[in-house]
Amino acid sequence: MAGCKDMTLMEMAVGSMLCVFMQHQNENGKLCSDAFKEILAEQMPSFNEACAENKDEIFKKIDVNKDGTLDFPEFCSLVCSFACANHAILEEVMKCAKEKHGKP
Ligand SMILES: [Ca+2]
Repeated sequence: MAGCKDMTLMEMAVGSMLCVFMQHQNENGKLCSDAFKEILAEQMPSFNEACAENKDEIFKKIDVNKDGTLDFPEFCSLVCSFACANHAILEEVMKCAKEKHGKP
């Protein structure tokens, strides 16, 4: 894998997901329900507001192996689902960022 200075946008995006996950993981390298809720509040505030009453249901849904925790692939499935569900909105946000800063 490339060094930090040579990372592409996609590598940085995946690295950012892993970084957030690792900041909240427990000693077994997994997220408990409270850590999951902290990430939603800190990192995905618009999603957090939209699913205010359903966080426990969402946690259960993405906990595919039903062990009561989220591993990194389970966590990634949530983030990718969020990106897919909000594709049009994210596209507009990136367009605004490009106009403002000259690049996405
Ligand atoms: Ca799990």
